[in-house]
Amino acid sequence: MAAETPIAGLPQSLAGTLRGELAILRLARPEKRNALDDTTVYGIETFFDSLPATVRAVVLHGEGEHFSAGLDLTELTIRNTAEAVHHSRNWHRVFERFEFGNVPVVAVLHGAIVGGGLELASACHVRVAERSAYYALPEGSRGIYVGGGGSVRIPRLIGVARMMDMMLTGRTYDAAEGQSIGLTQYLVDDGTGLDKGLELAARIAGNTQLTNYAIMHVLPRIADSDPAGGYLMESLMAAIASGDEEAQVRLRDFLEKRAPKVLRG
Ligand code: 1HE
Repeated sequence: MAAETPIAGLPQSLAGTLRGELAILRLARPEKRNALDDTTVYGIETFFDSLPATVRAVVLHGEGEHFSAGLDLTELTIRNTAEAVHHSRNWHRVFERFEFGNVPVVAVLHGAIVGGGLELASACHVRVAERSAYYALPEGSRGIYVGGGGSVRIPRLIGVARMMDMMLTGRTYDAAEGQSIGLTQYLVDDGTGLDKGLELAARIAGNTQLTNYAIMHVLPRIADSDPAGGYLMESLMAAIASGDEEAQVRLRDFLEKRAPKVLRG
């Protein structure tokens, strides 16, 4: 296993390390259930800004019993309306920084994934849940509204009707339900999520950078566009990707029997 090097300059509520081509970001405020205060949110931005170009994928996870209790509610009581708009816009900027950043992010979820914690997870590219995971959007009962991009991203995963129900009635989904409705792509046993996340991140890191870029940046835009524009963008991206030198090497490797076949499971 590659040696771990700490990433400097992060707040106490975060711990970042480099491990070969991977970087790991841990929400490290378990005494407050990894509630996301301004310092932590800006720290997430610092983490992604400071990643060296050698990093190819990131794993995000949480320390303690829960992934994240969402927005640090103590901060809401001291904001006026204009400040609250800026606060939400900051979350948007920071989450888009990595959603449309340089490298894919795998989120490893366990315990409570609540409010802004679910918004953070939904901005990641792959989600792995441990069986202890459960999901809630308690904004409805707190008299507030999602502000970290949840209205845009969560319906894309589970549909508007399910998100409405979660917010209106306080419904929670457990890990198995979350998996079946599309909140997560992987469901694993408790205590094994980080290993699974690292395994997936290593696979992602083995792709060409251009393909990963296309998957992160082009695929979601095509999915949002009209079909005619989408087909055109897809053709352009396909041509750019297959013309890449690294792609040509990989294609030849397969044709000359040097690359692995696609096998079941
Ligand atoms: C917090 C927060 C928080 C815990 N902000 N301090 N999020 C919520 O509405 C979820 C609120 N939290 C909870 O429901 C529970 O804390 C949990 C189910 C997540 C965990 O329960 P438990 O029993 O393990 O912990 P606890 O005893 O409730 O909390 C431990 C401490 O963390 C305690 O502080 P202490 O000083 O009394 O020890 C809690 O006050 C503190 N804590 N959660 C601040 N969220 C961009 S908009 C997004 C909008 C939202 O995210 S709304 C959803 C907010």
